[in-house]
Amino acid sequence: MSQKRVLSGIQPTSDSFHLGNYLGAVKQWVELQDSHDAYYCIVDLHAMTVETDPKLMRKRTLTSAAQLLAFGISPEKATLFVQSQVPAHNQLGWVMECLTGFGEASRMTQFKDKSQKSGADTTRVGLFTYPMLMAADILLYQTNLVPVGEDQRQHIELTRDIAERFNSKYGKTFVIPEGYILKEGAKIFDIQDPTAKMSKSAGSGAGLIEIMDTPEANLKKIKSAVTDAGREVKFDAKEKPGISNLLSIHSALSGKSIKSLELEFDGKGYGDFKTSVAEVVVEYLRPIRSKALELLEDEPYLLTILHDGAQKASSVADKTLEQTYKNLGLVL
Ligand code: ATP
Ligand code: LTN
Repeated sequence: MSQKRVLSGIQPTSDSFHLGNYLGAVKQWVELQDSHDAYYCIVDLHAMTVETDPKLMRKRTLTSAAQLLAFGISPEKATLFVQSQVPAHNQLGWVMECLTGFGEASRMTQFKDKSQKSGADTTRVGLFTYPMLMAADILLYQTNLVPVGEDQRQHIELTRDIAERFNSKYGKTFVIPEGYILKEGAKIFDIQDPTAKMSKSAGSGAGLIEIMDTPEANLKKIKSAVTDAGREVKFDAKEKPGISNLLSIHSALSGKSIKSLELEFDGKGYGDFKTSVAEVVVEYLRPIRSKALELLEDEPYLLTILHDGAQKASSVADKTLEQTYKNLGLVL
C-alpha cells in the first residue's frame, strides 16, 4: 500500500472525551482515515501512570472505543485497537528508554507540570517514562503523521530525536514521524478559565464540555461560559481569550470562518453569540452521544472490533520490533 501511515493515541482516563480531545485530535483522525493507512490506539498503559481503578479502566476503555466509533472512526478504514493488547509496545518502550537521556526526559514540560502538581511521593516512575512509551507507539508503525493537540508537540520532537539517534547508530530502522497539529483547534481552553487548556484532569468541571454529558447540561454550561470585557464578538486571543475560544469552537463545528462569525454577530451582544455557540455544540454532539450509548449496549461487538484491530496492529508492530532487535544485535 502506498498510502502514508497515520497513528495517534488517546488515554481512557475519563468517562468521557471532551471538546478539546475532539477538536485537537479526533476530528483529524476521522478525516485522515480516508486518505491514509490509519492506526488509532486507546492507550490504557499510558492511563496507568496515574491512580487507576480496575472497574473504571475497563469501562472507560470500552467507552473510549464507543466514542471513537460514534465520531466516525470506521473499522473498515482504520485499525482501532487497545495498546495493552499489542505487547510490542512495552517491548519497544524499553528500547526507547535505553536510548533516552535522563536530562532529555527531565525536560518534558508535561512531566514537570503533572509531577509538580501531585508531588514526588505520588508521582509514578511511569509518568516519567511515559514519552518513551509514546515514542514506541509511534515508531512501531513506521508512522509518517501523528495528529495530536498542541500539548503533544514536545513529545513528538523527542520521538523524532530518538528515532534519528537510533537510525544513525544502528542502521535505518524507523521512519521519522511528523506531528500533524492544526493552527485552529489545537488548543481549546476551559470555558470557565480561558487561560487554561480544557482538560479531563484539571479544572472544576464547569469549564469542560464532555461528549457524554447530557445536551441539557452542556447547554447550561456554555450559556454560563466566561466572557471578556467589552461587548464586541471579535477574535483577539490576548484581550478576549473567552470569546476567542468560543469563536474557535463555533467555527470548527459549524464550518463557518471566524471572520464570517464576527460579521454575523456584529452589533449583537455576547448573549446572542453564546446562545448560538451552545446550539451548535449541543446539536453537533447530540447524535454522537446517542450513537456511543447505543454502541455501549453491544459489548461483544466492541470487543470484536478491538481484538481484530489488535491482531492487525500486531502484525505490523512485530515486524518493526524484530528488525529493531536484529539491528541491536540481540540473538533471535
Ligand atoms: P489530561 O487533560 O488528563 O492530560 P487530555 O484531556 O489531555 O488528558 P489525552 O488522552 O492526554 O487527554 O489527549 C488526547 C488528545 O487530545 C491529544 O492529542 C491531545 O493533544 C488532545 N487534547 C487534549 N486536550 C486538548 C485541548 N484542550 N485542546 C486541544 N487538544 C487537546
Ligand atoms: N500522550 C498522548 C497520548 C498518546 C499518543 C501516543 C498520541 C500516547 N501514545 C502516540 C499520539 C501518538 C496524549 O495525548 N496525552
